[in-house]
Amino acid sequence: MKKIFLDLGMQPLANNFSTKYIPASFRLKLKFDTNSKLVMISKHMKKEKMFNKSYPYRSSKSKLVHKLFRNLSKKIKKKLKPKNILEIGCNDGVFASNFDRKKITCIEPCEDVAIEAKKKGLKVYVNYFDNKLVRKLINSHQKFDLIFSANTLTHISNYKEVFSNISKILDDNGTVIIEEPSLLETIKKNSYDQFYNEHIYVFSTIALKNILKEHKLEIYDIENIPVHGGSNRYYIKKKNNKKLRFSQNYKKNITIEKQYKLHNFSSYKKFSFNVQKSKKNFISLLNNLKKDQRKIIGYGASAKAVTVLNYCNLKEDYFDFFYDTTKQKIGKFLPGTKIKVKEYKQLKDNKIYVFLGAWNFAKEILEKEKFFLNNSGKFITHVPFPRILKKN
Ligand code: JHZ
Repeated sequence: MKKIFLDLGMQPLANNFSTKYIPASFRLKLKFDTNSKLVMISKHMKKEKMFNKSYPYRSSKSKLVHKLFRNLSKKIKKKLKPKNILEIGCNDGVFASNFDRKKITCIEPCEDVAIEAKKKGLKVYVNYFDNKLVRKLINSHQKFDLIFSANTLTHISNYKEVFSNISKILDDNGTVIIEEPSLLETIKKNSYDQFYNEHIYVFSTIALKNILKEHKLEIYDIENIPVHGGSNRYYIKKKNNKKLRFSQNYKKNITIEKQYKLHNFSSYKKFSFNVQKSKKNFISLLNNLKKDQRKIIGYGASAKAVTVLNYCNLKEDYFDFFYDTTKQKIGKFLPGTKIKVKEYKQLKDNKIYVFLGAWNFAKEILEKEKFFLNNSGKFITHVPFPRILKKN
């Protein structure tokens, strides 16, 4: 049975940046499946509407992403020594570029993003990861001893098809590594903005374990990584592969999630209460600043920021503009609002208040904006609760 626990109101497609104002178009609710323990959004958009030629997100925009992928690829080469790698959802090729081009095949459905990966010399199928493509791979006798996917599998609505296909093309001794935002971190940080149209699921280890079982796959190790607001890197194998052993860290993650009762609906009711409280307090914080005639801007026109602003109904009356470094977002409206995204300039005006739309990169951003901070510039965040950041 699926039970609704939170209503995030009317939302737009979170990456639909456009020069025209596009109002919010669908109601976003969150559900918990009492059987699989999976948490998901209630409405699934057509993939062609979300992931197409104009998709703006580029993984290469973050230094942290580069660093984590570089370190992971070193570890993979040393420990797993793969001969034939598949990356599902390679974006602009930040992970895949760390490997010998002959050893890696990529899949990326968003054409313009795929072009950027191809420019790095990578072999890219400009396709969705679906039955048709998997048949093509099987017909060309391709099996992979490493399948990697970061922030992609939870973007595909039919997870049963995804894992069934993965199990078909995975070598019997192979490993699947997937990175996805952690549900535990989402709950702990009250970061409800992890839920938007692209994030159809946010996995707990408990739920992922349950859904993999059907496909004779199992998690054997987990790394908790600091990217995208707190993610998990899951190492998965075929059930019959007895060479790879369950790690202590896998067991620890399951234990902690059980302590937080991620398998119980009551935890999501509590989360829902906390999220509504966060909305109330965030609105009141911005109202107070506006009463004092403060100028507020946003920093990082992330999908998460779009979700927060639409949920809290804090739009162009509150924010003058958003800064972002992504070419594809600049000059466009933040979806569901009339707030323009401007090309990033280093912060100088210490009278403005700056909302961290990319709060997950707070460390990187605060480091970059030392001048602003040292001159009493103020950052605002809503994670884990709405407040003006104090200088350390
Ligand atoms: P960022 C996207 O979510 C979409 P978003 C997607 N669905 C997903 O799963 C995650 O990524 C992984 C900008 N920025 O990464 C760049 C600056 O301007 O949190 C981005 O537009 N200056 C695939 O959109 C945005 O902020 C900076 O210094 O929530 C951050 O978006 C930095 C560091 C970022 O992902």
